[in-house]
Parts: sequence; structure tokens; C-alpha cells
Amino acid sequence: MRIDVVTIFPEFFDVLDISLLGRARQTGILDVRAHNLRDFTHDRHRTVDDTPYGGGAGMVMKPEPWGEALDAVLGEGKPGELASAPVVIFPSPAGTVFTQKMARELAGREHLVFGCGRYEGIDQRVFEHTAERAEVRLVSLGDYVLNGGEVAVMAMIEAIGRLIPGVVGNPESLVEESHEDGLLEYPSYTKPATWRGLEVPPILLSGNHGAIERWRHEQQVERTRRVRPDLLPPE
Ligand code: JQB
Repeated sequence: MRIDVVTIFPEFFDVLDISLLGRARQTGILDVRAHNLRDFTHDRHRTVDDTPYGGGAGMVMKPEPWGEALDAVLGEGKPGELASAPVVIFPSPAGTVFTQKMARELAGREHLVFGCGRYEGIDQRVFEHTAERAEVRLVSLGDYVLNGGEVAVMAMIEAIGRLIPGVVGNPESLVEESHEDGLLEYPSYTKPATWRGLEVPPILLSGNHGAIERWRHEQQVERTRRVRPDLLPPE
């Protein structure tokens, strides 16, 4: 999978070299490249923002650098190959909420482009114009306000990247975890069996794999009912 990120903070994405995705990047399964939006400006000050039409607080990102940056990354791709159309994702507090289901869909695509806004966001025409050349999605990490798209994109790349075959060592760990079955995960324990007076639930030491599986499922359902009842089907 090819991932291009357009941002005014490309160094922010250097941290991907030391994350879980590092191995996949070395083997070529995942090719992530960060591009500096300011490289697509033409003025001495490498200006990417301007005051909003209609007034109001803050600044808005100018459309021209975005147009040129997206021309460049959408033009690259893999020529001649039957790769699926690129998806361009703009993180935005006004987007649809990012979910595990969305991560799974995006993990099946060949080319993702992330556009990281800053300030009060990007000129609306950038979304309209890009939608004529690619599949565009406005996606929100959750219902809180960040200062820009970079942190959201980092989270999305991690969630998507680990679903690409060969990125996470054990494919079973992908299906057993939170959200893949619509429930929160069960509590986990390791050695020692007693720690600071706290015992591991005896069932986990019983060797009865059927009973352990049932206990874990009960824990998942109980935990989900307690903290995330919105994830359960209505009574
Ligand atoms: C600028 C962002 C998020 C991208 C995600 C999430 O856009 C704004 N509007 C009002 C106030 C502040 C901003 C700042 N901002 C680009 C940008 C915020 C994403 C963002 C996000 N994904 N919250 N905020 N869940």
C-alpha cells in the first residue's frame, strides 16, 4: 500500500519509522511518504493561509498549494497497474467518525492520500475539486477538537496499517481484539499468578479451554454493557 501525507509538518511523521509499522515499511508492504505543503507555494514566505471570506476568527488554508500538492501525489501512483482509484482523506471535525469498519475498508485500497489541515481548516473548493479526480472522504477521529489533522492521520495510519496482511505478526490477534466482533476486549493477565496480593482469576489456570472461552465472552459482554452500551444491539 502507498500512503502519501500532505502536511506543513512532515517531520511529525518521522515517528512512523520507530512504530509497529517500521518492519512493514522496510519490506515494502507499506510505503508512507510525507510531503511538505509549503513546497507547493511560490511566494518568498511560503504562505499557506489567508483570512476567511465573510470574516471571522483565525485563518483558512489557501486552495492553490493544495491543488498543486494533490496534482503531484495523485499523478504519482503506479502507472499501468490496475490499482484501485486513490482515496483522499481529509481529517476534519466535520467528517464522519473513523471506525474499525472504515479502517478495514481502507486497508484494502492500493493508494491512500491524507491531507492534513491546520488553522481553521482548508478552503472548501479543495474538497470539491479533488472529488472530481479521486474518492474524497472527510473523516473525524472523534468528537473533540484538535489543532490540525496530523494527530488524527497518525492514528488512522496505525489502525489501517496493522490490518494489511504481513504487518502484524499473528493474524489471529487481529480478530480476537476489541471491536472486530463488536464487543470490547476481555481482561488479560500474565505471570505471576499472585501479584501484590491480587490473584489471576482461577478459571484462567484451570486448563479448561471451553470454560475459559465462555468466561472471556461473558467478560466482554459485561464490560461492553457497563461502559459502551451503545455498541450492543437494542434489547
Ligand atoms: C484544522 C482541525 C481536526 C483537522 C479530526 C478531530 O478545523 C477546525 N475547526 C475548528 C476549530 C479548529 C480546527 C482545527 N483543525 C484542521 C483540522 C481539526 C482535523 C480534528 C479532528 N480528524 N477533531 N479535530 N476529531
